[in-house]
Amino acid sequence: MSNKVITLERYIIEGERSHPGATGNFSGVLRDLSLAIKIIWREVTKAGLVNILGMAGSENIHGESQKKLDIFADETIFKAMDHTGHLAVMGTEEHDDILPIPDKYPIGKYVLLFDPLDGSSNIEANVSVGTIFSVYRRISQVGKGMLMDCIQPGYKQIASGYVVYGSSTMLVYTTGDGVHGFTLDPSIGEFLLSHENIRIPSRGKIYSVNEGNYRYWTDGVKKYIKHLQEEDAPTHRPYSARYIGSLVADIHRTLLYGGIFLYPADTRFPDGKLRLMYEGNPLAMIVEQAGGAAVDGSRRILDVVPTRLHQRTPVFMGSIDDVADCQRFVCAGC
Ligand code: AHM
Ligand code: MG
Repeated sequence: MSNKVITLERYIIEGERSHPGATGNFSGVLRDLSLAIKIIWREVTKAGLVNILGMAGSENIHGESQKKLDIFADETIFKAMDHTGHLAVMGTEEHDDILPIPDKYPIGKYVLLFDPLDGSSNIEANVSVGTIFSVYRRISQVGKGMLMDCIQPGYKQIASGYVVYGSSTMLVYTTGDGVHGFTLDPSIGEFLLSHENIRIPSRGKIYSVNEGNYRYWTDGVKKYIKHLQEEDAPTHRPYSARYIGSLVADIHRTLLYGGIFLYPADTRFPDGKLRLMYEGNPLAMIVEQAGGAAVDGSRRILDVVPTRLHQRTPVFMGSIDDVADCQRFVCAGC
């Protein structure tokens, strides 16, 4: 815990000063995003008070019902970012296609992908939800950004992060120089540095998976989970099971306490359930930057070359030793 009071704003500026030649555009992206996040936080925390809960009557491209707050969060981020001149294009989990910058606004050199409100099926039970984001440099040369800018492999991300709207609201991000966490002080409306340089323990004592899907798993995944439930003192087994069902909250806990989170491919979701561009890549970058590992069962998630904006991926991420153990079981049949 830092003993100085440092705002997110100042931390971003100082970070940029340490990179000679930085233009300020990139810190602008993070600053604008943090404003959108505060607006979403305001709505999420009063969700029970105003009549904003309930279905909006539409479905997203995955055929899932959208809650009103999903739509609100999606629009809030878009509107906070579209006119800034920093971005070339955006993509969000809630839209089938890329979101171009409107004609009236200048075009920038960065690409923003986001999952505006992950885990929104949990809102009515007052369970933590989150926002996940990912920033790339555009690769197209001129004009508005294109699909090719939005489907770059995860190792090309220049920043990623998430916000967990929980008992306190935290923003955790990386620009490839460690992982830093900021806690929102609601009384002053500022994110304050609370967790500088987060490091994930190399081994944990917790596994996190939707065990209700057991019958759909491969034998490798079944054997791995059984292995974690057996007794073995040197490796802390049996592990405890924790599954919130809200990805950001499950990853946040994994980052701080160690262990493993998995959402494997199964007979219902042969490519996995989670989305590579909106969930897998940004969280893989965070976990790796904190000293952990993130794989899809056979390779680093960050090395996957995407072909589709809404591509899904199996996810195994967390403490480096736990992910290595998991790989041995899961990859047995690879
Ligand atoms: P969402 O982006 O539509 O909210 O869905 C993703 C969520 C994750 O937050 C969570 O890890 C997962 O879906 C839970 O899935 P399941 O209910 O199948 O366990
Ligand atoms: Mg999601």
